[in-house]
Amino acid sequence: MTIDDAKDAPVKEVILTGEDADLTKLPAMWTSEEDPGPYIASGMAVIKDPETGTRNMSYHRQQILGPDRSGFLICPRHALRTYQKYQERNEAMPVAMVVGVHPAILYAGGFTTRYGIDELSLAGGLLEDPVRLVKCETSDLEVPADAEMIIEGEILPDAMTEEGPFGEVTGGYAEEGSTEIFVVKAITHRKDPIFYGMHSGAPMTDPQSITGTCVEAALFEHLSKVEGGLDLLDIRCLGVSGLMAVVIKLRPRIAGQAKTALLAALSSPYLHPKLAIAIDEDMDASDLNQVFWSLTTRVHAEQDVTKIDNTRIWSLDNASDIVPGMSPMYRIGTKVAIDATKPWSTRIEDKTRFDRAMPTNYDSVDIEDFFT
Ligand SMILES: Cc1cc2nc3c(=O)[nH]c(=O)nc-3n(C[C@H](O)[C@H](O)[C@H](O)COP(=O)(O)O)c2cc1C
Ligand SMILES: [Mn+2]
Repeated sequence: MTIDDAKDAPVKEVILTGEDADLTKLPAMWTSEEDPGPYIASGMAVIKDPETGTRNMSYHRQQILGPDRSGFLICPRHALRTYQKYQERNEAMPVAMVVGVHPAILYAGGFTTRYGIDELSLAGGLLEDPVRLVKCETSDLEVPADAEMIIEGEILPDAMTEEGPFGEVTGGYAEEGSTEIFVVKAITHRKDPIFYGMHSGAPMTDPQSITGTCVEAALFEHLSKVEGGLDLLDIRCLGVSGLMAVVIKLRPRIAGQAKTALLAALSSPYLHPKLAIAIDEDMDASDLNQVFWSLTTRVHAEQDVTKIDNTRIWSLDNASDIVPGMSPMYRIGTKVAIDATKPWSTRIEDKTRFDRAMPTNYDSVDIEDFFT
């Protein structure tokens, strides 16, 4: 919902243009030891497809390079596809960076689904109310009117800059490389704005929570279609694994179903998971003690561990290979599925072989006590 009068938009209380729109005046943080300087990590880029006009919103870290410019890292997802359309026209891509908004908008910004879905309308769904939008000063983009700050600018079509290394959500460094260049045109903000100085780094920081929740939601949706619907009980994307491991708790209805679920989890809207673990209905997916107990007592590696080589891997997984001739954003490697549910045969015979040996005063024992 776009509001007509910019006076009703708190984010327009202060409007800075020209030399006053100065990135070096923002309290951007230097977050990990080997980073080359301060970054803005909390900014979400609102952009529009030049052909269809559809909006997209996604996070892009910005290494501050000077008063009017920053790096702008674009992983190969929607924003890159849109940017390539501007490049084909040899035009700069108008961008509005949104800094400091309602958490529903933060989660929507981390969500990925089909190309062409507007994340700001997803945020409206989460809020059960349309996000109030207002037009930018220097482009025809619309941005959240109640944001703390908007940094308006554009991404140059034909220029790159050196960037990184940057301490990332994996807990390691994103390798030094080159990124696109963002040029500032205006900054608008509230009076006394709160700058969201996000530490996007080693677990646990905000991005593990934002992206992890989004991975869980996307996987839930994705797995709900597998085999006409699985008896899914819980899904956890583990922040401590740098978002690269997921735990799927399910009640398999038939032999082989846990493995099917794992394969789907390793080939889903998000590239992050490279390790997927299935656990049974009696385990707590949020308790790593129980996940590890399942991994040893219920896993026969020859039958239950599956490696899938030469698959696409998430950009930030330094353990996987960079595709020859490409930037570190493009990787290939091995994914691993571990079925730590009880073997199917034991559901029919051999009943106690894979059970927890619960103490006889069963009723008074909490599952948590069993593992501590
Ligand atoms: C805090 C945070 C920082 C992020 N930084 C970047 C980044 O610098 N570059 C990037 O391409 N993706 C980054 N991401 C991931 C994307 O924003 C996220 O995957 C988003 O869903 C992609 O949107 P899209 O599918 O519309 O392209 C970050 C995510 C979070 C939560
Ligand atoms: Mn998108």
